[in-house]
Amino acid sequence: MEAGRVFIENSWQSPASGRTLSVIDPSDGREFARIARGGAEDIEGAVEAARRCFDAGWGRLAGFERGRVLMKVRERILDHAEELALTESRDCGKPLRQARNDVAACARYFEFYAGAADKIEGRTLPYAPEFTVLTIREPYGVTGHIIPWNYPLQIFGRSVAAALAAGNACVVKPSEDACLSLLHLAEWMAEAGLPSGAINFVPGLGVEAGAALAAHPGIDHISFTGSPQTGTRVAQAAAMHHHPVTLELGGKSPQIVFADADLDAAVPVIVNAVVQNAGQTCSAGSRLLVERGCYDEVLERLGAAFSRLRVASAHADSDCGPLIRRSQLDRVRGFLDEAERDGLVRVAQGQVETDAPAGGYYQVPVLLRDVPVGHRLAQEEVFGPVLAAMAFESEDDAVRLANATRFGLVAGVWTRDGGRALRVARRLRCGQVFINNYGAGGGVELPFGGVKSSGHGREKGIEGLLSFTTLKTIAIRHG
Ligand code: TXE
Repeated sequence: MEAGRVFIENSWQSPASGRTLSVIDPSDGREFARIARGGAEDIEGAVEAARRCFDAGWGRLAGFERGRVLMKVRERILDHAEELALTESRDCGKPLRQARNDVAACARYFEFYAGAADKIEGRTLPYAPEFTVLTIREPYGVTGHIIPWNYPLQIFGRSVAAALAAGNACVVKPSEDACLSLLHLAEWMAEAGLPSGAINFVPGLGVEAGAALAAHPGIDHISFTGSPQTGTRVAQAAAMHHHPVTLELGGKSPQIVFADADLDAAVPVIVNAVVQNAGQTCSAGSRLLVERGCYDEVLERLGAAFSRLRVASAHADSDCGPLIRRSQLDRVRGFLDEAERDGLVRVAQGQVETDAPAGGYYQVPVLLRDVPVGHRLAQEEVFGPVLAAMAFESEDDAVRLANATRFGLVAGVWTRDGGRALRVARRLRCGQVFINNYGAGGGVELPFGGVKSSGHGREKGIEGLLSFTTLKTIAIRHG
């Protein structure tokens, strides 16, 4: 990787601005690298390069040939797994074992979509007897990918591996807050045999490079993962050219615990679902709805678990690392100050290790109880290790509370009653429901995405692949 450069047509180039941005280590608040400050001109170059690649035949290559290249990308990722994990861990501030998991997941996306590249099928449709009608799926052409900082490798993998497998050429705008792992990948992807222009990286600020990519008339599709506010801007920009958009905008996902649940199984999973990546996870289980009959017991058990949680530098590989940046820490503290002002009860909290470097953005995990459903802590995405608990009285009440936010991404249901589990799952307004588990370990194969303000479109699984294709109907009249 060449620091401070953009990667276009398989080569490192100086950004048009000639400027760079500082990369801060969230564990100590100090600069440790610099990246390019790419902007509109670089995006222009990257989109043109991707178009040339697409027109030169990448999208017309046999699916199995694209798949073989993607499989080689997977091998390169695994060859460099530890190096990538160390980079991701430091850049994002995530504990090393979580970063290792992210590397493995990124490799799995390339493996999964490599294998699927030659299985993109159409259908034949019943129509008038003198016709044979068929559908074929084609790549869009040039796809734009705006990646956030919380899971750069995983979100890159789920979006870009699928787009490439479908035959698109990609322009990636990674996050200015954490993107070093992706810049490392650039060269290895070229070495794996991706043709020049199939993958282009333009790091830079969201308002510059990101906005330029979203508004570019030369892209055919854009996928975005980030905040609802920025998602609106991206969708507005894309609408000017009628480009399709996939939006994944986070959530306020509920964990619903019925009194008959296996609490020994549920409690550690509930803790992990809000503490993993310091709560900076789109699918974090950040609301806890517990049936009145076991509310006190669940809070007692969770309280004990929260008090044991330790926060430390990414490298220390503790329960929780720092938050990504100073403004994210301020945002989380703002929510907690509000909770305190409004008299919400703090059941328990974790502890920052005494040897955590000064200047890091550390936030202890916090468990709050009796949070009213209308309170901001029960409505808005905190994106920090904060769990808001409330009691419910009945199955209907649980469903009402679970659906009572503007988000709808993921939900967890904990019960030993199979009928109730499925009844509740069917009534929840969200994109994924986990019964007696949460997250299913990432689930590369499992379609993922939201409803309401959590966004629209699906990534992961075969649906994720199909969402990077457009459908053509061919009607043949043969008499
Ligand atoms: O997000 P942004 P931020 C949520 C989470 C967090 C909040 C703010 O609640 O606290 O968003 O985080 C690029 N045009 N999530 O400010 O701005 C930007 O460069 C085009 C949830 O970091 O949405 C980065 O690459 N692009 C989430 C990406 O958008 C623009 C993950 C995300 O940044 C742009 C991250 C613009 N005008 C935050 N402005 C999830 N769903 O997992 C910024 N960007």
